[in-house]
Amino acid sequence: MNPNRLLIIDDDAQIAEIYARVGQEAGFGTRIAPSAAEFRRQLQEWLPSIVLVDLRMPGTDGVELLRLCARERPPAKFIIASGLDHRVVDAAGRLARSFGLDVIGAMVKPVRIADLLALLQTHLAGEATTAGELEAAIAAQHIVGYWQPKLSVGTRAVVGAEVLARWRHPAHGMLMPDHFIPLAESGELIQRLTWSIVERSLAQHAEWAADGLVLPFAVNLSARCLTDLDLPDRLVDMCNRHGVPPERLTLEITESAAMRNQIESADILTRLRIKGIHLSIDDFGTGYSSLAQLQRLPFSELKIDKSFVMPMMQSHDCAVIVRTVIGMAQNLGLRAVAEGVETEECLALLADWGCDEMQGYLFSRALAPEDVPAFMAARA
Ligand code: G
Ligand code: G
Ligand code: MN
Repeated sequence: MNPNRLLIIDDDAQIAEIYARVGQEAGFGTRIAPSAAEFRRQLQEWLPSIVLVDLRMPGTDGVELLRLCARERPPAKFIIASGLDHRVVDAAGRLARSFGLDVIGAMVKPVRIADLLALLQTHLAGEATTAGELEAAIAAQHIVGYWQPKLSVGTRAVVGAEVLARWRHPAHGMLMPDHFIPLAESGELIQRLTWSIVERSLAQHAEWAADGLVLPFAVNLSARCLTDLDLPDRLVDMCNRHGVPPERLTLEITESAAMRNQIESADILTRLRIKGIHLSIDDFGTGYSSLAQLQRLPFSELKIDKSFVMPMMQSHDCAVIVRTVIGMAQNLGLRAVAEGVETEECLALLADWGCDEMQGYLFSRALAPEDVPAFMAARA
């Protein structure tokens, strides 16, 4: 049986049919459940890998159905779609997560086919990756840092980059971080992966700098790396070995990272700052980061999550949040960086509001290292 099975429930049979076709194009076997009862039966017996739920459905409402589903602890991932406005959809997504469901997307109708296709493709299961395979991939340097440029909002000059991990898999092509970072984070492999990314980024930076291309960069640091009291010294040693001033390196702290062991992480982060390494609070606003964290820890940069920036032109709420967070960052003396900038309209607003830097597909995706010099030359 195809390991990729998409179960759909929607009160509109025609739309369900369209979803099914998109699912098939992405490589899924698909079924449409005509009723809530049938839906629950399929969920238990057919064991879909992904479930697409409309909040309004025949004979019940989506939230109630999700609550009932959660009791059965299905191994499926959930996508919520609805014609209701995005606040309702987002709230339903959060609620479903709090029920314990693995929600991978909350989409407002009309759902763009390209978006749904991309989302489904991202979650296509190959054979599940094992820790052993990932370990081998790290050792073989198949995990490669891709560089996404960060630009000044005022001048549009490239002022740095964020290094994002990609797995160049010999058989499956390029795999995105959601295929392997959670696995790495579930054990100790995240340490090895992180050190490998940092080391090779420093080497890459030094190589470019020798040719006159100085590109400060940021790497993402997991919570699990924030328990290692040696981290500041090891990082600075590594910078020294590659002849890179620590000021060129930023660490993006992604998770409730700093929260888990407050004293230890504050100790590590403070020493990192003293040694000149910059700290950025990542995904700001998503609930993993908090105002308390911002006040307590020595961050120099705040990254506004793309889930607020991308819908900014359609959503008044998101626009207000982005604007407010920029103002707050300014008042706290932090550099504000917007991620997920895809349009000129969005950029114009960010400029009005005094955002410092931006990152997004409007200018560039994350680039393979070999493509970075040409990109930089073209923009210079
Ligand atoms: O482009 P994108 O899909 O690369 O990245 C998705 C997420 O994966 C990022 O938001 C980031 O949190 C995480 N990620 C990417 N690269 C790394 C990495 O090297 N280390 C850690 N810990 N997380 C990463
Ligand atoms: O670590 P963090 O979650 O901040 O990583 C940023 C993520 O945002 C990466 O997955 C990157 O590929 C993604 N990203 C960056 N710019 C854009 C954009 O303009 N549009 C979209 N859809 N994703 C983006
Ligand atoms: Mn990041």
